Amino acid sequence: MLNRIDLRGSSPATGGVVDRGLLPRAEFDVEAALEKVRPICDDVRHRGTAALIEYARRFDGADIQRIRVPEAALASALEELDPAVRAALEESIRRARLVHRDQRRSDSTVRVVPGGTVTERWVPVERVGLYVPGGRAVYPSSVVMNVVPAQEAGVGSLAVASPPQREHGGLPHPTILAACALLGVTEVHAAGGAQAVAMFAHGTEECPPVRLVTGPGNVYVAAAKRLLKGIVGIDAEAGPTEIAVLADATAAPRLVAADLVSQAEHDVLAAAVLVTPEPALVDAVEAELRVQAAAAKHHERITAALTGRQSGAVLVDDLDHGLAVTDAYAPEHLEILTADAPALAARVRNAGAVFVGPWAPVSLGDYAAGSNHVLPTGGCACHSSGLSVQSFLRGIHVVDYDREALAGVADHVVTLAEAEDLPAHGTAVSVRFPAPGAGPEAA
Ligand code: HSO
Ligand code: ZN
Repeated sequence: MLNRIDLRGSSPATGGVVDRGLLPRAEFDVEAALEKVRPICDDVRHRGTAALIEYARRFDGADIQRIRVPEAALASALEELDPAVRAALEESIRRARLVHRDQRRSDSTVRVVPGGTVTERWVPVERVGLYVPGGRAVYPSSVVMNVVPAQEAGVGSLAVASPPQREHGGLPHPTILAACALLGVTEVHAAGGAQAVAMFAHGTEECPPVRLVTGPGNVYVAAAKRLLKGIVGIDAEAGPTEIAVLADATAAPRLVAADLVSQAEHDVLAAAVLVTPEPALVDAVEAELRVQAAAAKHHERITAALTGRQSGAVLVDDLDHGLAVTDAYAPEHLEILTADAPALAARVRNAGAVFVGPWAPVSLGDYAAGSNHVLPTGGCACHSSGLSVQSFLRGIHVVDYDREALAGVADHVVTLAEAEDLPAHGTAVSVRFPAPGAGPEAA
């Protein structure tokens, strides 16, 4: 079922290199989608709500008169929410708040010299737009993962967009609305895909423009984010989800398979990768995958994901080699199912999130660990982090120097300005001290 990739003999420990090109990865052609989303984004910019209403009909089959969801619809979705789902969401929110609250940063001031300080102030983005996919993927958990860090960062104005659903009277999915209500979000728009990102970026009659758009989405959402980046800030272009499992002979094949299947369930392009030095484990996981995939509700999607070129079983020399491979791959999620999992986990350099040992499956992180599930995909974990409070803050340096402090460094500023052939920069300092080169006494 899984493609087999044998990298034995290429361990960096024996002078080899991990060739990233040999590792499986999904094709996610954002570039190709750009030309499709460009006219849509332009149209929303020019025609606002009228364009969104038209796209709701064309892409979502929903006949709606307005995009903004009435607050009464949020309240009634919460009233009708299954009590068990409500309890689970509340626990997910509680845990996420615990973790994200702790990420808040306080301002710091460094006294560089007497009379000269630099303060770093953390200021929340004023208004953000959170995109929540709809259609096949209805993820109230993603509402939690986007809204909680924004709220904990202190974002003042927060809007959610999710596609209108024909079968729900043109409103976003009721569980999405209920999750918004639980979180205290009052501004929700029934807009999906690229047009929702354009609505956030350009603003419409019903939705003032936002400064930052976050949240996962399909390739069109990613393309719209790429197109509108600059007009609006974006978190990341989330691609199909990925799980890599680094395992040794102590791993239970049944659990490894269950975890691979769990993320394969998202999408035919989802990636499930096993990295191990144990050929026998690959065989055992393979056998489990066949059974579990066949029995799964979404077996067609799961089988397509597991057999796709983006998934595979990678054989390595040993766990050090395995770690070099997972670091090169930089998965969105990395599970460590080995004898001394915490020690190995501490050495991971590149992963969106790491799940340690048999009691921390990715599904836990998806819903209720307290960690965030909006994570970098497509290898971006080697330079980016998942969503956090930090994603919604900007650090502003406040420079406060008095006369003596400036005088003490004036000559260096003038010298560097001249070295860069920008003498007016130097003059802006020396003009403050009338006798050239003299200290404060001369002024
Ligand atoms: N595994 C997905 C998040 C998710 N799973 C939402 C279930 N619902 C990407 O991290
Ligand atoms: Zn998931």
